[in-house]
Amino acid sequence: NLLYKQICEAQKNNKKLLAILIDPDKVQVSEITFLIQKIKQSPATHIFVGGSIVTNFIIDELVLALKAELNLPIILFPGDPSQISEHADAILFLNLISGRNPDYLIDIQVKSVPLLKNSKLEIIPTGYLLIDGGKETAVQRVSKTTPISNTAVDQIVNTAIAGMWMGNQLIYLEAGSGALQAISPQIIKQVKQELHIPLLVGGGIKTYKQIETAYQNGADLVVIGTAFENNPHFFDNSLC
Ligand code: 1GP
Repeated sequence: NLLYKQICEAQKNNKKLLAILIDPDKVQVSEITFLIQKIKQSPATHIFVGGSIVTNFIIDELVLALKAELNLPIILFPGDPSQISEHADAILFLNLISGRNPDYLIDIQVKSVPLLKNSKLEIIPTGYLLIDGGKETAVQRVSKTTPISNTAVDQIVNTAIAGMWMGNQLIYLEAGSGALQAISPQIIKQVKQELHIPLLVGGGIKTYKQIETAYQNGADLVVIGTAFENNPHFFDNSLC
């Protein structure tokens, strides 16, 4: 579990991590070279690959192209087992613990076992919490779960603690891709105070300032998807 150890090490040393999320359904194979060039110029420490709905079957091709050119760990962030690629380095083995849909609490995980059993992918158990980000996002639609209200801070904190006690090695606070409101600093702070495992934060983060605020309040790793998708120059002139 090399990659997980590295994330924990970074957390211990207060070195903040940044993942660029590439959603295979939103990129064209023809633009991968350009995206790779932009990722190289960014402060990204990790690449996440995945999405709620992926229909174009380019996962393997995409991961191989990223792997060939980038010296960054590639971690799968799959919406379902069809998004597993043996060419990646690790997989977030997600438990959608904010929801009450057994399909995303255990069924999909069981279905992925035949694909993962003999795989070399590092499996990182991740407690995944969907928090209301001001609009219905794909995760909510696809998982058929209700996000936790962003004002129900106790419920969020208790869910994160339960996720940790159940053995998850990471907690991921998710506002949903393209969320109107990112996870608030107060939520990040209060969850972080209770955790001794690394905290990931993503969904609706659009500016450097928001990235910085998330770090200051306790995010160990921030995930950026839409902002980079919409503007691959997002990290140009980055001071990080
Ligand atoms: C979504 O947390 C990620 O699963 C990233 O969200 O696309 O809004 O950056 P954005």
